Amino acid sequence: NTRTYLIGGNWKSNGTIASLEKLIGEFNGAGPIPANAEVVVGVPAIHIPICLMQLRDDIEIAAQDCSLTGCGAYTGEIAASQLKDMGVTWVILGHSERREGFGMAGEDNELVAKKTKKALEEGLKVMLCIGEKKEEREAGTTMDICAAQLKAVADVLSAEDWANVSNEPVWAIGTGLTATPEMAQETHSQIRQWMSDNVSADVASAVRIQYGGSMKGANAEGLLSQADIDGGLIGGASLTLDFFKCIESVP
Ligand code: 3PY
Repeated sequence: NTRTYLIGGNWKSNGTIASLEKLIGEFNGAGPIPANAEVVVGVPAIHIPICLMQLRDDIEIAAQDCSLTGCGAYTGEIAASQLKDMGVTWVILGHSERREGFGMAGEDNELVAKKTKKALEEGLKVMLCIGEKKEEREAGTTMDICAAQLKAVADVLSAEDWANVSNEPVWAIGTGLTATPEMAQETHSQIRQWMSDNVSADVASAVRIQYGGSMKGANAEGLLSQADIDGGLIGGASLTLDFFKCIESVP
């Protein structure tokens, strides 16, 4: 396909200054990034300035969340405008771990949608994560879940504003289980069809749909060769040089 591949890393809440500097050194010394790929890593907020200063310029930096609001009396929050001001160009929103909440109140579809709108308004690029849980896949409701997550966003965005979408089946995150390339392709083509029916044909053909869920060097090639898989959002493997194997697997 002719869309520029989008390879994202998601470092989650990992790393110390020492491990970060080691990883930055490895990435800076790794090979070139293909011309048809855009690469971005989602780093812990506290490590953003170090990454902006030290990581190679052809890897952009993403935050892993942003606030629903602008600056103000919102203790603990980081506003999209502050990320932009710092030089961050991307944000990951709606990751299943944030939707789940790990013991805290999780983020529902409407909250994720409002954050997406806010981030886009502030000029950040967004990787919007969607995806079904294991029980939902088994019940055959994968596309209903993805559609509800997308619809909340479609309801608040104008068509020209679309985000990049990362399809991340929850059962494939942190479990080592990966969707087969065929399973992932099937869902990706349904997501693109949904975008065509509910947003516009132009957005559907332009939107990049990443696959997330235990993508790594060993399975990236099979996934990225599918017609509707336009990249990846890579968890654990993005904390090692295996991330570059994924980048090198871009067709
Ligand atoms: C994973 O692969 O574990 C992810 O959560 C990607 O975002």
